[in-house]
Amino acid sequence: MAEPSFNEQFDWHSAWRREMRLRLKVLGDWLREQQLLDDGGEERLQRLTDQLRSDKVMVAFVAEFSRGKSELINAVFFAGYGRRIMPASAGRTTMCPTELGYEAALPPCLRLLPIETRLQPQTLLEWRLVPEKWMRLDLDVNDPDQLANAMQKVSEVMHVTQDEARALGFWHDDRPWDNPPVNAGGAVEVPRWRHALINMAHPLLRQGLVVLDTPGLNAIGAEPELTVNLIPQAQAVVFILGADTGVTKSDLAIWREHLATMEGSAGSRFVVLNKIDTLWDELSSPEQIDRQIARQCADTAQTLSLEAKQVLALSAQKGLLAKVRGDTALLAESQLPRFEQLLGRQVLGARQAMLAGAIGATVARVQTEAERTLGARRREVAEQVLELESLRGKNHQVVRQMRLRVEREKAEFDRSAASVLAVRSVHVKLLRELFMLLGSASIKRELLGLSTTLREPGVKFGVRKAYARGFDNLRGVVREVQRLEREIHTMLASSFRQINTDFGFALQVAEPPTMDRFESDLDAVERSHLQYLGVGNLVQLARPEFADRLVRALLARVRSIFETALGEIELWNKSVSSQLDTQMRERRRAYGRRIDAIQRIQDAASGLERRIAEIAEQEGALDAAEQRLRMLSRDLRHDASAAVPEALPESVSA
Ligand SMILES: Nc1nc2c(ncn2[C@@H]2O[C@H](COP(=O)(O)OP(=O)(O)O)[C@@H](O)[C@H]2O)c(=O)[nH]1
Ligand SMILES: [Mg+2]
Repeated sequence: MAEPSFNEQFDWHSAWRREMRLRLKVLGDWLREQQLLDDGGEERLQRLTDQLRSDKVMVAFVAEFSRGKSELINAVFFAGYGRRIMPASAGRTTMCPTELGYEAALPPCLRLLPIETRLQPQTLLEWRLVPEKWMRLDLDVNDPDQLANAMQKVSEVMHVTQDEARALGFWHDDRPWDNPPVNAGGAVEVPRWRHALINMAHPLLRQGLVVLDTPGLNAIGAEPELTVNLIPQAQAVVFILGADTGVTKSDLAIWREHLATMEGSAGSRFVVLNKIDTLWDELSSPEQIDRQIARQCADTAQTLSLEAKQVLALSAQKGLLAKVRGDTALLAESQLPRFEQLLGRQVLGARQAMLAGAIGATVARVQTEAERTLGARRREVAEQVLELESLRGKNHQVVRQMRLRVEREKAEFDRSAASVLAVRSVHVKLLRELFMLLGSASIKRELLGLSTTLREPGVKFGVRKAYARGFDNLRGVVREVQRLEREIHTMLASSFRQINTDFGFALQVAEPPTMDRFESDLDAVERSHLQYLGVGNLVQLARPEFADRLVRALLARVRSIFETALGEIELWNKSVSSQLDTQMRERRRAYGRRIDAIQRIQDAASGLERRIAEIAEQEGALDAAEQRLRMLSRDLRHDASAAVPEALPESVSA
């Protein structure tokens, strides 16, 4: 059976995400209609829906120049245009990192960040928020020629003096062999642009795929943020070698800098031996050629310490050509489909499993809260039935007394709501402490030693030690956060126990979010920095602007990790406090209903037996709601996980 291509798998994945969003909406609407969704639940469902809508999957293509990154991107994603879209020709064509993606708020366009911005301290992440600094070129997606023409911009270069090239990070006196070409007048050729963002409504990009095309070693080496932030966060990194060149020294440098650190990270890496068509040779038999390709894969694998089967051999160019011409025999020979299938299975399979897990967890939480509310309602109804039954055969006087009693109880309940406020103020105080710990001032403080070491003028010693200390501090913060979480949990658990006893509530504090994931995220950041500096970039640290960029990239990444942690903690707290709100509200309503029922009986507007029957009917409605809730939630959880392939096939080299 033919396996689906990456595009087909992506379509399927998108359809699944759409369906899950729709199902969540049905669940949310029903819960809302039943008044079973508190603020915490609302937020949980909203976050999950946003995640299902806008979750991005980044595939980064990383290799030395001329290995065929852009050609492979053309072959996999853009063959439908019937021509090359990303410039791919001999020599250095992609001069700046280029991200292809889709943002609905923008027209189809190419945005380019001038290289001069490197002389300023802002991170790429920060520049993204300043649209006016980018040159924008609108694209006509229905005109492949105009599109391809516009893309040529990523190849633009300019000439600067040696000093300027040095300041921009392209000239290294200690590594002359790596320096860019110099023209007859002594001017150095450098990229015109620092980063390119392409926005187009290509079907895959619309569904959340982001493709990152990178230039060769030289151009990426000068952009620490790319190495330590962007690439490590990609869901997949494709490393490409040329069958015509084998593994060269600079290929190895890139492998070490960008891919070796991916071991144990969530993303997958793929190793592609491209241009196998250069080995196709009319004078050799197909078997001989196959053997030669297999040998090349084995050699490559050995050099990179991988197994031979972890290297995929293919021809991007013939794959593109075959797709454009509709030549199925050539397409099969190019081996491109095998790569596409693997990419789809690995990247989308892992993504879907992650989303299915999130759906399961959220639905389970929302269900628990709704069941708790239903339970509270059930108890109130049962009590009210008992109360009214006790009025059977009693006179007006007794009815009046009961009414007075209920009103007194209600007044007392309203007064004691003050004790709930007290709990809330302690809670807020502890939370504030926790938020401070995860704020930017705290990050800066904990990393002060490290950033000072990195920013010291001249050659730095003890960088590793400074990293170890800085990250130990951060891990200490995470542990302190964990301790505070426990403290909040203990405080709330004991307050809730008291409130439960006082009011007959059934409050329960959920476990706080675990910080393990954030600790391992920090470990990964530390590893990527050390790896990056270890492969020859340490000397670059001597330049203050480079060191500064590295520090800023580091702070930005740690901030984003801490912000995610904060978001989870906020959600946890919101759920806990809205639980309390919900039970208070349900109780107030019950008082209202009780007083109302007695009032009607007093007014003789309806007979006692009729009231009792009416209220007893509500029990039936609650049972029905509970059943419906169970069914909706069970089906959703089942369908979310059933769609995930049983066992993910083993990765190329995860
Ligand atoms: N023979 C052959 N040439 C290829 C193949 N893939 C790319 N090329 C050529 O290699 C050169 C560099 O490709 P390009 O995609 O620009 O490389 P990049 O710098 O890694 O993006 C171009 O001339 C491509 O046409 C391939 O599979 N076979
Ligand atoms: Mg390229």
